[in-house]
Amino acid sequence: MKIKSAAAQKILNSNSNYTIQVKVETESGFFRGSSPAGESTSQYEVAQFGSGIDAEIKNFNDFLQTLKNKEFTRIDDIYLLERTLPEEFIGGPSLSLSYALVYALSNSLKIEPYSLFGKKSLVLPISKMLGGGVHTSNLGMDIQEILVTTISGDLRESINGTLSVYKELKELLKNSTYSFLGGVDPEGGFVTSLDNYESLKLVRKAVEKVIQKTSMDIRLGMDMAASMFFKDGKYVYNRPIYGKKEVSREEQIDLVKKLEKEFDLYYIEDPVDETLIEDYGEILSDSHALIVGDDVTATKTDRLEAAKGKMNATLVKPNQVGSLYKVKAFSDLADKFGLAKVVSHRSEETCVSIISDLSVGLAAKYLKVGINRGERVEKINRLLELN
Ligand code: 2PG
Ligand code: MG
Repeated sequence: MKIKSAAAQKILNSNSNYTIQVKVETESGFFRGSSPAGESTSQYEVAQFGSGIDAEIKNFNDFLQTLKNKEFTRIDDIYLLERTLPEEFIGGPSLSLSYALVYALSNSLKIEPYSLFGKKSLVLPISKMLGGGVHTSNLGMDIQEILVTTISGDLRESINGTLSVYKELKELLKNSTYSFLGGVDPEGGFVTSLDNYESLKLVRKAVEKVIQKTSMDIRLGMDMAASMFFKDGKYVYNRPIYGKKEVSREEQIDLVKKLEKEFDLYYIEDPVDETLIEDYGEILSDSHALIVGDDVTATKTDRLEAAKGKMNATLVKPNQVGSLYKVKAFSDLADKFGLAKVVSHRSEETCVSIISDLSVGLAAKYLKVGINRGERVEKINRLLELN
């Protein structure tokens, strides 16, 4: 396929912040890509717009002119372009362009986008039930996300199970005395006045009710995003957890182990600060759960090398590195280390559902994505389309 024109403009993301959209024109039409953003970001991820969004879009538009008449025949051509892009564009601009090119290329090759990355694999969703941390402006619980997933079953069963827990939870919340006015956070998790412990208990109750009715294997998980409340060497909770508001590194490790046992947690993401790789290892050594790196690994191969043996799963978030060839290299390294991969949405998304294709093509175990809100459901629906 040959590029006739390419241009960038500012659009809104799902959290009412501006992001970039790149539109590529080929002989068969127009193809769009846009990049998400995170409210809770890692210090290791690339900046989305290093010199500010307006300046970057302006400069990127100048650069996009140079792509006129450029030919792309395989995914490697996109990877090559990414490798030669000026560093200043790595982030929102580069990723949006790559997404647009993936759609244009797969269209010209008459294949589904996922097959540019690998063979078709079964990917199940892991979805947020309750939101907290910065996703609820630090007004709710400290744990950023309480999640549920199924550990087996086909995609449709898995989605039904997750959805049933979400609806059961809503009923429990409606009928309780907790302050709940029906609202959801940016990722579709309900927002309540419950503290950390009460929140886990309530989601567990919803899970148990669904298991009773369906005997599905539904499991609880959490993303603590612990870096967000790690201050001066201590974890500082807004709400007491096991009776404490400030805990040391050692106490946090014990606390996480206790939560895993009490709630039979199957998935534990970022339970400690992103700089403390050793502490992930401490938790892993005594755990039956998936110990998942996100802020700590930041989709960077050097971070994953450093974390080898300290976790058994990692998130894959393309905008943490800003290019698909780096995502592919990260995914390959995760495979080499035998890690479970979880391709993930960001809190501020766009309607582009390419992460669903990526999860399927890269043979991820899960797609972490909300079960509510249009821009998330779109990604679940894309999984349905592919399976
Ligand atoms: C996370 C993500 C997605 P954010 O921490 O895992 O849930 O949130 O995009 O705000 O980093
Ligand atoms: Mg996370």
